[in-house]
Amino acid sequence: MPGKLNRTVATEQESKRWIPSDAKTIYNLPFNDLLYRAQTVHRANFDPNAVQMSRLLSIKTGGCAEDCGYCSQSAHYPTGLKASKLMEVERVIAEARKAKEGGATRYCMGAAWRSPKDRDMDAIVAMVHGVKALGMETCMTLGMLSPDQSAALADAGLDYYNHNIDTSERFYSEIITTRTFADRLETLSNVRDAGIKVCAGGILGMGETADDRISMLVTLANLPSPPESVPINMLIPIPGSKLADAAPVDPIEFVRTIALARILMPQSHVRLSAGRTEMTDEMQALCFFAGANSIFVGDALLTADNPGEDHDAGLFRRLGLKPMALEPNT
Ligand code: SAM
Ligand code: DTB
Ligand code: SF4
Repeated sequence: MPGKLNRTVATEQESKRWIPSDAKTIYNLPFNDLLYRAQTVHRANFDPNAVQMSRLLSIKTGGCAEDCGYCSQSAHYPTGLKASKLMEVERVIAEARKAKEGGATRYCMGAAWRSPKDRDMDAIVAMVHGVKALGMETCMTLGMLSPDQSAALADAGLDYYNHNIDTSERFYSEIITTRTFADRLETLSNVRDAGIKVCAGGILGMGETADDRISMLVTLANLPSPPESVPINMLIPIPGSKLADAAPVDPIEFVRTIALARILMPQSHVRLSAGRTEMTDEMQALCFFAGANSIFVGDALLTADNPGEDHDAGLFRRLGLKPMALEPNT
């Protein structure tokens, strides 16, 4: 096997630019070889039995101007979701406190916006301060950000910004037409330049090909610095949305994608993200073996269901997994 494909040491990640054909070779390895290799990379960089736990809250739901074909919150599709205004700061902090008691160490606040309005920034900053004061990591996902908005969030002390590229550049316009792939990359660059840690990933099961999945991961791995956090979502089909009837992704292909993410981005937290309610425990176990080491906890995502504490506690017990401790300087 060429040396280039054999990289497992984290420090090599910085200089590496991945070539799609190399990534494809890895993706298509015999399954056992792929998983062995992903697990080897995983063990060189992380405690293999520790899983980071994040909790989501929708701080502004529905009525979104964007036309993302997968989303319950787009105003372009009759999904039946009731739109609401930005949540009160005190309520957000109270919900974060409950999430901390439930074991989450990172609180992710999501808004159904194309981008935040200036009039909303004071409340957003107050939410970051309030959640950080609980001793939790903060993450926000508010749509596109300008350099000034990114700087304001960095000044507030925001730890992570989530902004997914969702799929390959080629397939992007099949899923979203109200913004471009380049717009997405520009926000990621603004966030990175402001000094905020980046959370960026995508969705599987939207009708994309394996090449699209590989291309998406190569784009992420080849960013000037790879994202610290890489959420891999399995499409939750939303009745009324453009992708309501998309064919489900093959679970083995899903696990292959997780393994490739782990190999291309050895130091990143790979999150087994939306769609866990439709995965068997065995499929999730394979994803953890392939290098996933982060999940959303609690019974809700933004608008959709998530397995909930009791189920996850049982799964962690059966698999001998434990929550990942927070880094000391948070
Ligand atoms: N409006 C912001 C944005 O688009 O960046 C933040 C919220 S948006 C709901 C965050 C991410 O959730 C999307 O980029 C997408 O990857 C994921 N997501 C949304 N709906 C989903 C669904 N039905 N199934 C799986 N993932 C989904
Ligand atoms: C991400 O990649 N997945 C999360 C988070 N980032 C914001 C959102 C999943 C949303 C699932 C559908 C819903 O709850 O509406
Ligand atoms: Fe709006 Fe985000 Fe949903 Fe797209 S994914 S419709 S931007 S809330």
